Amino acid sequence: KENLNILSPEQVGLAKMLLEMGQSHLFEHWANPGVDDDQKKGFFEQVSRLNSSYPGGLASYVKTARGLLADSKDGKNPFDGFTPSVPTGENLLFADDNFTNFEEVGIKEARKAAFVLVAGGLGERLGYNGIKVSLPAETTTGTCFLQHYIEYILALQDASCNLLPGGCQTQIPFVIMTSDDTHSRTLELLESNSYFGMQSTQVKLLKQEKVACLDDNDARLALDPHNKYKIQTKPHGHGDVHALLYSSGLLKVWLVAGLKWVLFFQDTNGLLFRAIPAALGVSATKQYHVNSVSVPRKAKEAIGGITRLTHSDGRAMVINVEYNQLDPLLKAAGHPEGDANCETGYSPYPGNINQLILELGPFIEELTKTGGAIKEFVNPKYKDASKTSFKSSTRLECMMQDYPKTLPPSARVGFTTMDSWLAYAPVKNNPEDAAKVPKGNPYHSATSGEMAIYRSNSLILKKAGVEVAGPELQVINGQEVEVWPRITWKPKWGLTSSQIKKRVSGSCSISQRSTLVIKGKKVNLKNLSLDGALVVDAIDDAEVDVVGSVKNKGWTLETVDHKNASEHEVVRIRGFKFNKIEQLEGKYSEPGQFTLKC
Ligand code: UGB
Repeated sequence: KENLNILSPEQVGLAKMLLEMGQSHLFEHWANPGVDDDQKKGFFEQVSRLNSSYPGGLASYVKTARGLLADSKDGKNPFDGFTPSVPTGENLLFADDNFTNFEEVGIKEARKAAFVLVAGGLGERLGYNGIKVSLPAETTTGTCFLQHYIEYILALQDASCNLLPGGCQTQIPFVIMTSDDTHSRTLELLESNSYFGMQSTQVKLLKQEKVACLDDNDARLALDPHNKYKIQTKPHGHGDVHALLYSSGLLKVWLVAGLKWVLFFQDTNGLLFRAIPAALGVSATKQYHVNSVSVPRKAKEAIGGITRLTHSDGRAMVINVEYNQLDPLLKAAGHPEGDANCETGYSPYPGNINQLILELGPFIEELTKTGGAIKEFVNPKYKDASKTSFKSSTRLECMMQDYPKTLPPSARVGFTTMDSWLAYAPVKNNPEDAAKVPKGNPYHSATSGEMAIYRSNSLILKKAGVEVAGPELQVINGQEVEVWPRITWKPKWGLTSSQIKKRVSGSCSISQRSTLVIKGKKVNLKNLSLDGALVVDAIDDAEVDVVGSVKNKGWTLETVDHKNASEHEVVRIRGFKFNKIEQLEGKYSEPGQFTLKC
């Protein structure tokens, strides 16, 4: 009680709340009044932060935790009463008429969109020391994920505005959710690169706070093992993004500005923007309140499965079931094979890639009711079967794709499936773990993520009429991967399948050992035969026709063992680097019409 004298009235209120919530153990080790006063005040500053950053405050956190911990102890199935079944949604085939029509609608809608990247995770599975968005998506150009995403958003902005007579001045808002682990490094990456061409005012960083750890089934808050005046905290998960967007006030600002869509995406998928125009077109055409982009999923693959859940009481929803829950759910529902592939060689449940498109109006309406709180879960590691104590402290977690769980049945929740080669190539696993992935399942490593970009670009150009040589199989960092020609382009060169098709004409071919880098906006491939390396760099107002035959020594791919400590971590995790022996380079820095005759 004497200690209360040093606290502000607000802090005294928090102390009472903690005592009422059965948290008196937090003060048991406090020194006598007059000793450690600064640390005691620091303790309450932390409590105040934890209280204000959680919808409903700490009391609500402890109450929810007690309920979830009791359910977990009783072995209660979170899907009790729900029967899973395969949902129906929009299945798109790249570049067919349906796809191109949706892409056209999507480009039109893009100027009414805001983009939200969740990038608060450190990516423990990858074991990379930096922030993941600073990693190169591919090493032909070295473009990092963040730059890649920003260039796509800017290209969408440009393409969408150009559809209006006279253009428009729209700046598509871009929000990045960071955490204490990633915030300063993300800001530094943006600032030291002039926001990669975006206006700094267009970008907003929202930092998520960690949540309090829990020591036991009574949800007693855990103290930091190294500091008795500090509550131990851990990340709460990507679901925080909804509460943060809501409390920032940005959603209302966007609504007033006439925006209609909010697009969420993750930190290391180099292909994700390939899916956006068509998926946004689907959202607009079908008037989906929620649209999840998905890909065919291999059974046991570490991505969630989109599932239709029907409850005996009449409730029904289409929702992601996380990868560790799908197998037990299916077994409990009378499918003894559990999470298994069907005759197509894939799981019948589409794979969630956590790329969500929400309609802004209904999104605000829902968040006004919930404050952005998302259904949480707890995953304690028990010491023994009595489930009375934990091996280490736990905490509540939440996922952004669980947003539809609180929606009324009238909400229009759908999904759009596309080929994985087009839309999904995350970088999540370190080389050792990737090498252990069962044969036939995707590695989700830096090696596979980069190779998937080359494969996707090769297949897109093939579809546009270019004769692109097939891949060579190579084992890199213990993973067997397809090595296609190394083809990259800037988003502004081609955002949609039809735009890309327009840039290719005549009879073009690219050999397997080739590298093609297109850095310009208006670069036309006309009767190009490439066997080697070609780099075309042009300002937006320079239109370049690339014609003829290129044959040079090109860039060779040199493998690097991931344990080779003399190489940089960025090289080691992908297991290769390029040896740039010879190339043809065309550089155009003046406006005009040009021909690069090879
Ligand atoms: N993230 C945050 O911003 N804050 C956090 O506290 C945690 C993460 P992971 P995960 O598409 O590949 C998800 O760890 O959670 C960011 C889906 O749940 O890479 O294992 C983090 O920076 C799963 O259904 O993925 O699995 C990153 O950008 C499936 O869709 C993002 O959240 C899978 O992703 C995801 O974090 C997938």
